[in-house]
Amino acid sequence: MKTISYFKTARYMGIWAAILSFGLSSVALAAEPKKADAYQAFVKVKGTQFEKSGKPYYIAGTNMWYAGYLGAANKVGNRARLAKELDTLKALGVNNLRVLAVSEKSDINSVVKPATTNGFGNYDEELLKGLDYFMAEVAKRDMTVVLYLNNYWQWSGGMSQYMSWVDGKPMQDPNVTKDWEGFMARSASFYQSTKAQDEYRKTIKKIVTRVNTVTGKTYADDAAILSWQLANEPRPGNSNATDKEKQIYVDWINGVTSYIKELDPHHLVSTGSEGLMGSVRDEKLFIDAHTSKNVDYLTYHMWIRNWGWIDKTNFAGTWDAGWAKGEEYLTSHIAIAKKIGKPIVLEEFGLDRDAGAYDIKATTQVRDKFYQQVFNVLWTPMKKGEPIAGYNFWAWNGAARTSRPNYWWQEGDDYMGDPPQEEQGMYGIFDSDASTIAIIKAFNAKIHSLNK
Ligand code: IFL
Repeated sequence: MKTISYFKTARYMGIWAAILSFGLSSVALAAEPKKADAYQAFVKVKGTQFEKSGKPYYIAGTNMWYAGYLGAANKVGNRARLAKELDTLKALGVNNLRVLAVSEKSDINSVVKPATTNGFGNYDEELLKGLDYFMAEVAKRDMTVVLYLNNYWQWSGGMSQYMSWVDGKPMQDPNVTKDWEGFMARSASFYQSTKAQDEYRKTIKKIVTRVNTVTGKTYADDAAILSWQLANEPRPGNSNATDKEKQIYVDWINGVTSYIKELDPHHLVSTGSEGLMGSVRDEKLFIDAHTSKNVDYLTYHMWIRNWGWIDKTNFAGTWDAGWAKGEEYLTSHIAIAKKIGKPIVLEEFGLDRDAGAYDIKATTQVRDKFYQQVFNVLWTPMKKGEPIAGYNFWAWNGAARTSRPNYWWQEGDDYMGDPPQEEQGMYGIFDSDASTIAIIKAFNAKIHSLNK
């Protein structure tokens, strides 16, 4: 009897336990989908591809570093222009924008003004609200954004300006000194400065945990962000970077990417590297910089003229050899991504207008041919499902115009894709560049055929 009742009790207890556990698990089930849904629209890595809301997500993008500036409500911004640019880009099939999140105030000429950060911890709230506004406009159009959090180059202050704040030495403008090697070494000293790293992390935290004043959403919870990016074109040092400097650079990448993941485990994180040309042509270094589990995908940039592979004053005579190098650069990085087993994005490339002119009226025959050839090279592996996850051309000038006879940006001028360190009109695509735009639009349509 005793035994029976024990079993009976146990049976009843089992039933109750089952009911209780069913109850609990249905509570959990009710809570689960909510949690999953919250991040469902985030871009994720699946194998060597991106995925968004359960579908492939190849990016057809542009660079628009100044987009957050346009969002400001004060005289720095231009919200009407921002809306127009985003609508135009959307109509061209652009689904991703690569944008500068923060800039550092510097007095040199080739730096954008004003800046988000006016000194350690001293932020311009109006500009940050501009970024908020921009993010809200992007979400409305179902586009995504890569936000970069620093710059190796001078045009937004960047690492060199951090170092000036650390040691009080004035920032040098390499456009004036022509000492690019010295400038690069100075930028790279940023990785070793405890004070600079501490302040950089504070800024990262400020942005990642910021509550958007327009949407009310924390940036860490915003599905419109595709990736946090450490910096624009970080390099280990100048062209003589030592093994020690290379290791410091890799350690820096590993440390900061893991810090970002602690703050925000749901977004992708990327480096902003140019690839081999930003890695002192050292494939091992490029691989080491992208193997950490906290680096979700590889990036690379291709600058066929900046790197002297082609001469803008002699396009005809230098094209064949220059393009051969460019093509090899494009495909070899996809092979590296395959080796590592992560997606790769060609997130910058560009070429001058014909004869190297800056004038908006100059033709763009060689540039058009270049864009078409780049797209052809990307399309073959893309349609086969190889690791190339998309592209961002450099850059969208859109409706911006300059009236400066020397093409150099001055405070108060329109912001355009060509940053203040370069002549305005050098590489950017204006909304009047019909032939280039047609090529971009056609390629974007092909890309979208994969996003199903
Ligand atoms: O404007 C330059 C930018 O700093 C960059 N890469 C190359 C661009 C054109 O020279 O990130």
